[in-house]
Amino acid sequence: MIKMYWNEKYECMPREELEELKLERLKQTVERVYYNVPHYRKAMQEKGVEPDDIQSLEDLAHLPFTVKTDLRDNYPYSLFAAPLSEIVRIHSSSGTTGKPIVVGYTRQDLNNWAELAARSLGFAGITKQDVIQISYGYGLFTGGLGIHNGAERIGACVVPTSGGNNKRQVMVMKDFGSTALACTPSYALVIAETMEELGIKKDEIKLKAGIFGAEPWTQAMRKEIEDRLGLSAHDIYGLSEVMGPGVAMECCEKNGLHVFEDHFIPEIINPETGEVLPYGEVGELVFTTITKEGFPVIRYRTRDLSSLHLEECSCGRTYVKMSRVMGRSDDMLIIRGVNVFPSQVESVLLESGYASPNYHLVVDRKNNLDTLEVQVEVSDEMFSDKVRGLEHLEHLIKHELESVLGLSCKVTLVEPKKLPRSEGKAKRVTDKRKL
Ligand code: DLL
Repeated sequence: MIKMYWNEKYECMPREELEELKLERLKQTVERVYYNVPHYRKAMQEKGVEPDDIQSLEDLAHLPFTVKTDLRDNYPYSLFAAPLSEIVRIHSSSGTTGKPIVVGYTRQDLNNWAELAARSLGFAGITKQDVIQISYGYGLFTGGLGIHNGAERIGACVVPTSGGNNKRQVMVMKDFGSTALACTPSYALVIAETMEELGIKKDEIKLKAGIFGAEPWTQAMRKEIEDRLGLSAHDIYGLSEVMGPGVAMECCEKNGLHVFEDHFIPEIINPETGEVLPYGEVGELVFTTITKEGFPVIRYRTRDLSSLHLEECSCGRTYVKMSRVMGRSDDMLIIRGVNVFPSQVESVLLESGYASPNYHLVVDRKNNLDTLEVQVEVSDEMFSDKVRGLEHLEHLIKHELESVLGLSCKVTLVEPKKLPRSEGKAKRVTDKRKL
């Protein structure tokens, strides 16, 4: 029998023991940043907190938050808590404005990351028997190399295709017999589309598991990917500032992602007030790393919206679960005072069964009034020359969207395959109001 990669000691640790471990590691991290990183020392002093004040996990709430601008202000290396000579890898995340965020890893950090990425792949049932095609970008982005090191640790056969060159992706998948695919969910659909264009049926490929993340996606999108690629799709979460892929991972239950609490402490806060919210409530996800040496972060505000749930899981893991990310607080569009998330649009389109999962939102302001245009790519079957059929479809989608969003919008149907595709994270919104 093939052994699963499964670190039972930590993944199934009794809660009490896990809380003790978290506290011990938190104390060490707070000491480390206080004495090694001027930014954290200053921020703690401003709040009147010293390392010795951290005596319980509740004391975490006394520590200052860290936000993205703190990272930018300390560009490139000023938040490192280890000398550069101890740093063996740099990653960086670009963001939309200004300088990128630079993250450094010590050898031990890379070791831990490979362990967590391996555990994550274990959640999806990947073993050394698998051939895993890694179509996340390799390079400064953490997706490619992060999953790569985890897959090698498991002993799976790694096919490092990186993103792009869709036809080659499909050829490799078929000819090399890939059994697992790791990429963004939107790119998984691009691969499915390319396969269909090339006339390759899903029973001609061997995929059985998908490890998809790096962008928000919905249950409806999961179903679409699973149907078209014939695999079981798992959600993987992570961010460069905290580590990369492998901060949290979905198990076989597929109703939330277990956070690797032996390495990260998650909190949910009210994004307006900063107050810590109880289990079950939706708010902004905040992470404190408790084993990182190169680039530890204290109460890093992710801007991702989620909720935490502590309940027994049939997989046996004792880690708390975070709900799938429903969007970023900075992705949330406020259109005529109504909060709109791109994921709501995605759900409506996919559940309607008429449209493809490719869509783009264009927000503008005309005569002081916000406007929303939803460009929707229709599926091949729907795109007939029967104009009346299309008009009817436009009407149906508009009606459905307006009732879910609570906002009037314009729907523009677009021919199949006309909206731009991405090999990494999909870009779903153009907000002309900010331009
Ligand atoms: O996206 C790391 C990653 C690579 C995760 C591969 C999973 C797979 P960044 O480029 O720093 O790092 O972007 C982090 O992406 O704050 C979320 O907004 C979003 N994100 C990541 N995973 C998910 C997910 C990588 N599973 C930002 N669901 C995060 C929703 C996700 N959003």
